[in-house]
Amino acid sequence: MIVKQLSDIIGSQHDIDTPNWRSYRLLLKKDNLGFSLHHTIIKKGTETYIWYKNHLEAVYCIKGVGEIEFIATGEIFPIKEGTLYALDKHDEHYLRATTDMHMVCVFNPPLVGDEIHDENGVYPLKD
Ligand code: 9YT
Repeated sequence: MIVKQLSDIIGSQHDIDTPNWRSYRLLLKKDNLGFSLHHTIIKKGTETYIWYKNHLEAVYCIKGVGEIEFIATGEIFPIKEGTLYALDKHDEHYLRATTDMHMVCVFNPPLVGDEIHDENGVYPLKD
């Protein structure tokens, strides 16, 4: 069994802070669960282009308000506490935060820990 506290992650190498989001990487590839689990804060007022070509991601909002735009269709869905979206087709999207948005994110395959988006909004596959 694995038990962790958010306080163990904050300030560690698995606390990844970028201009648009901060991601506390709670479970990673090395934990051998087949997925990674993150608590991510999307920063108020930001717009982020994301295209996870190499990963599937499910995202559950636990706090805050914003929206997601699916680029293929132009559809825009509001996000608030209780909203789930899953990128089951590697969907290219924009994520916009009206307030700080706290999201619980699951990635398959799992992230190693230190990934940040490249210039194409993609995480590389890492061992
Ligand atoms: C929701 C989302 O994709 N945010 C970008 C950061 C990512 N979730 C992460 O690395 O935790």
